[in-house]
Amino acid sequence: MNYSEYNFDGLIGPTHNYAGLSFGNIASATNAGAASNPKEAALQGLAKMRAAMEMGLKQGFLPPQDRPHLKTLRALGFSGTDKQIIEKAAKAEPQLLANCYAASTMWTANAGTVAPSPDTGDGKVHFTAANLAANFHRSIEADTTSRVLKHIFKDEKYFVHHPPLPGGMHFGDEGAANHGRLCKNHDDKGVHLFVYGQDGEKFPARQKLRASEAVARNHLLDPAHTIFAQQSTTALDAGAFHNDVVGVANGAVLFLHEQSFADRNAAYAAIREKAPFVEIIEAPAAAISLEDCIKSYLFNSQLLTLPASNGAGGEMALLLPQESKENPRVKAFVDETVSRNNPINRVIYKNVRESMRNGGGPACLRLRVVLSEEEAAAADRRFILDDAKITALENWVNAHYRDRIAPEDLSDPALMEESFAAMEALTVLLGMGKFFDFQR
Ligand code: SUG
Repeated sequence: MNYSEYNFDGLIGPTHNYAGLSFGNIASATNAGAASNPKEAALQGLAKMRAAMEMGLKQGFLPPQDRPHLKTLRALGFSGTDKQIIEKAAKAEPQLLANCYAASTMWTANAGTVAPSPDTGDGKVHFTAANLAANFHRSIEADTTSRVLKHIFKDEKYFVHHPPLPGGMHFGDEGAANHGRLCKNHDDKGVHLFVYGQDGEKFPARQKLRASEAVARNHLLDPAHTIFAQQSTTALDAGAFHNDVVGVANGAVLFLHEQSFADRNAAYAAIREKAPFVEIIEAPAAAISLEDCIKSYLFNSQLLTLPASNGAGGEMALLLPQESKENPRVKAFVDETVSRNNPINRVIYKNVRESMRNGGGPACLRLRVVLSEEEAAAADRRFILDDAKITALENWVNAHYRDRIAPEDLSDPALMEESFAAMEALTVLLGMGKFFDFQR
């Protein structure tokens, strides 16, 4: 086995807060205005990373971005010293300030789409940072995300980076949250499943078909190994603003809700034709409603191939949010799934409550990158964790993070100063130089 999956989790940033910014994301709307706990959030995220490492899995991370994003506020006409910018924006446009304070880069499933080298026409790993055009607070992530990915995966011998797609919502792209790779083993040429949306009656779709098609073209994917399927508007209107809320693919398994696709039979037929090795494990709507799915984030679980099973086709663990354990119907379905004869043999529940309250479960928090040993050696190892490095990150969080941010705190320039001091210390820890916009 030369290839392995690396999960790059988003290190949750010091300004994690609940601003109700994401229309169509029910948790975001429900918790708007509540007080957050950024320290707890970041430590919960790191504990999830540790749990994956303890299972012998390879774990990396992406740094948070600099927030408040003063560069955006300046571009929108706020001027003066950093402090004056915060004060003016807080007075004139508090909602805009909240957008520039979101720590939403923590959900790295939305950082971009990745195609591993066995799948691409030129045998290199391709990355496209997502433009996240559907929401203003997320759209301002794309430039820095692009820079972060290029920083970690620098060597042009192995890695190709495409800019975020142009055209705003015309090519709205939300990255790996609407994409899965199916394969028997990671070394095989995988089949890419892209799921796009159409606006529902209640909520708009974020991922456009033409965006998924453009990413597939840029990544030089073989059309015979590529599937485009529409998400059902029923799922979208129930709150599945990203498809990873109703399904997850891993190796030869697709674990999903019966009502995920607009045309279930056609989607399954396309999957069976292009990826005949796939086992579809489906939750029937009669057992689990979409509402249960969205509340418990059952399918926003990480489906992880355990290393001892040697390859993507082997034994798998399901890493679920605590909320799935607390819903008796979901818990019963999980127990039954594990007891059946299929690759899912182990279940782990983790508390990522702070992230869940903004609509981000375990799968949202990670970007999967399949790398060969040579490619992994060429990546910046400072972003691939071992015990000492994760301990250093925990210490950094404990030293710099607040344990409470309420909406009114965003107008206090002290929060900006603390956040920048934390980011400055992180760039020193990671040897990144003057990397973020506030340092330039
Ligand atoms: O884009 N929430 C994020 C959650 C992203 C979840 N990611 C995946 N499903 N892969 C979003 O809706 C809420 C921010 C706020 O309301 O303060 C937010 O941006």
